[in-house]
Amino acid sequence: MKIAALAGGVGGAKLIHGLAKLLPPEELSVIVNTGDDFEYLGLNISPDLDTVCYTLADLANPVTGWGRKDESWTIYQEIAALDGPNWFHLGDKDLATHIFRTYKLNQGLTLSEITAEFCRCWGVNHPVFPMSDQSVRTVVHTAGGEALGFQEYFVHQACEPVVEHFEFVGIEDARPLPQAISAIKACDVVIISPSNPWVSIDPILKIPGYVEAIREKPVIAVSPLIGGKALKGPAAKMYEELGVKPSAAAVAKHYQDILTGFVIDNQDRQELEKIERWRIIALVTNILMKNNQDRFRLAEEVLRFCETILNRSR
Ligand code: FO1
Repeated sequence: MKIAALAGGVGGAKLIHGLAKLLPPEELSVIVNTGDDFEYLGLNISPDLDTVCYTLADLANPVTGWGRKDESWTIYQEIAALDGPNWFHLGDKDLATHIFRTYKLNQGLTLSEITAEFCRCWGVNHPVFPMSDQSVRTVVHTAGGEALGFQEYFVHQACEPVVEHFEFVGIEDARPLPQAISAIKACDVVIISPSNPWVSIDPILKIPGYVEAIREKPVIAVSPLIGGKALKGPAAKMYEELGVKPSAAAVAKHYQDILTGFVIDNQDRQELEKIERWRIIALVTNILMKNNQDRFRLAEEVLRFCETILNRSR
């Protein structure tokens, strides 16, 4: 069974890791949000792409989920000692990625070419695609009237400002990555991983061309919320601030136009009826991924659910 999976950062990467253990490279392609990308100290940082690739390469920091395992922080500390900015943590190993990515971008290579090259070096065999080779930047507009770059909001201000709306700067001119569209066209099922719908998945879906391609396929999403709380990050807080009660059903509604199936946690069983009323087929299981075993178990269940949905539509 061929899968095209959409992913953001840490939560999404965990499920992708599980799927990659079960599916060969020709049956799993990953399309990653780059709305979180930014420039810091003159370097091009692509946090979600790196999180997905490090996770697939077994290089990721197991505590944070982002950055590298067995990391050292010499350069970060030396920059801080020079009164440089230190709100964004860049470890020495991780810095090599950003320095070399920036160097290659300046040489004229595209982000997708560089990502493919890095994946080869890290032994990542599954295709990992940035959503676009054009720049899209998520801006968080706050109730206080500020327009904050995503990492400024997320890391520097620790998601504290109240969100009013999101803007994806450059989205009208961005084109979906052709290889990503081909992967969607060739797949049996599209999986939306348990990433933040507002700032990890919406930037992908809002690039003209993705929804049109995705609509042709069964789409299955895994909820990033359990019991109204985010597994990680500000998704639940964002729903509240945008006037929507955070719940698995709210996520299903978010994706309602494209969703065939939805995976929710046992804790959210009471939302099943509501979700099924929207003609979305639901799977209720344990979606918490605390360790690698959980990732593989959930991935297995999600793939079985995909088979069931495919069989129903045959
Ligand atoms: N997240 C943090 O909360 N604090 C950091 O200092 C930080 C540094 C960082 C460096 C490289 C990288 O690839 C990711 C990093 N992240 C950090 C995570 C990142 O901000 C978020 O995971 C995503 O942008 C949200 O998906």
